[in-house]
Amino acid sequence: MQETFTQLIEQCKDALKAVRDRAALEAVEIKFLGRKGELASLMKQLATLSDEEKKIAGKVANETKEKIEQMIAKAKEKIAREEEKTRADREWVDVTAPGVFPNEGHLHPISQAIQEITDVFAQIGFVSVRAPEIDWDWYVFESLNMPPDHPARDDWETFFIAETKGQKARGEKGRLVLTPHTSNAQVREMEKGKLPIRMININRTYRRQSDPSHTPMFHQFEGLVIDEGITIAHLKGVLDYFAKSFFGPDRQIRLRPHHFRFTEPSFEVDISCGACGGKGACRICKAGWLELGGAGMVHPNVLKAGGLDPEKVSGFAFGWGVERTLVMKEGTKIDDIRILYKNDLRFIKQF
Ligand code: FA5
Repeated sequence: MQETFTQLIEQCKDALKAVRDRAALEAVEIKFLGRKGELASLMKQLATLSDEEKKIAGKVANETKEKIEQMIAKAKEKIAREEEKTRADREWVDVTAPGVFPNEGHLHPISQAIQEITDVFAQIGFVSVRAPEIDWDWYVFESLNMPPDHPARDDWETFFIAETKGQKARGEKGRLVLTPHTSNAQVREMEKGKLPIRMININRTYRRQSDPSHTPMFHQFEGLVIDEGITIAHLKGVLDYFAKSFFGPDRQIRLRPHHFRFTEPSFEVDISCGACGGKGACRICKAGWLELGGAGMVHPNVLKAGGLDPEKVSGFAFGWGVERTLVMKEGTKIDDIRILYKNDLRFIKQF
């Protein structure tokens, strides 16, 4: 019996040599000291011995139990020390090592331009508003002096919203359209009934167009000022101020007579090309100038549609493309505006 107990201690010693972590140690403890473990089964065998033998074997059994318990306690201490050491190694920080910079993102160049344009106009008291991106025909065309079937509507190459089950695309203000320009803000702003109006509306707009200077989705910013005594001189002053603030003092602006149904007189606003420095014959511009957008004095019919009296108040409006405005600023970096929407990080990271 004595020998069996000694063997048990040796077996436990060997098992402990292979132990590397708490889980393995627990398994060894259960194997040797558990209720159904090796020691417990040897103890059961003691019942078959004579009283004299039981006394001796019982003593040896107790010593064996103590010995195994000590061995396991020692192994536990060793594992705890090793765990503490790896935790300390893991948490060690070299405060002298150079910092690791996080990968910083930034706003898309169009979002940056929108922010900048908003800031430039905020400086001269223009309030930022947001007219709907999908709007009724009345606000997009009819209230802007373009009655249904008027040929001027063709210029806008508009996407109309299709009627679907449970979704009306036609109402008392006409059909729903994906706005092809931001001028729908004009009558919406007048309807609020508060003067003076000095607003800027920047939004996404949509047309059936795609080439180096057109994208099917683009952004416009629409400015509108209405009050008593507003003249063309105010319009010119605001456009000059914007050109100088946004593009810098060496870029030039020019007004060309034009026709819009909702302004009279109307102008096309051009800025000298940044890609070729105004020399012309480049892929982007026509003869050194690039069209930024339209402008003009608000047509009396539009004032009336917005509930205002053209005898008492007057105003001006302008609508420009954000993408084109950015191209004009950045010059040679963008020779095809469609790249702005290709999600090519090599391009976007340059801004
Ligand atoms: C208009 O959209 C008028 N609503 C502007 C206006 C507002 C005139 C207020 C008078 C008073 P136009 O169709 O010219 O005008 O477009 C204005 C500008 O939007 C263009 O000059 C150009 O800069 C930009 N633009 C037009 N179509 C696209 C396109 N497909 N992709 C990128 N930019 C475009």
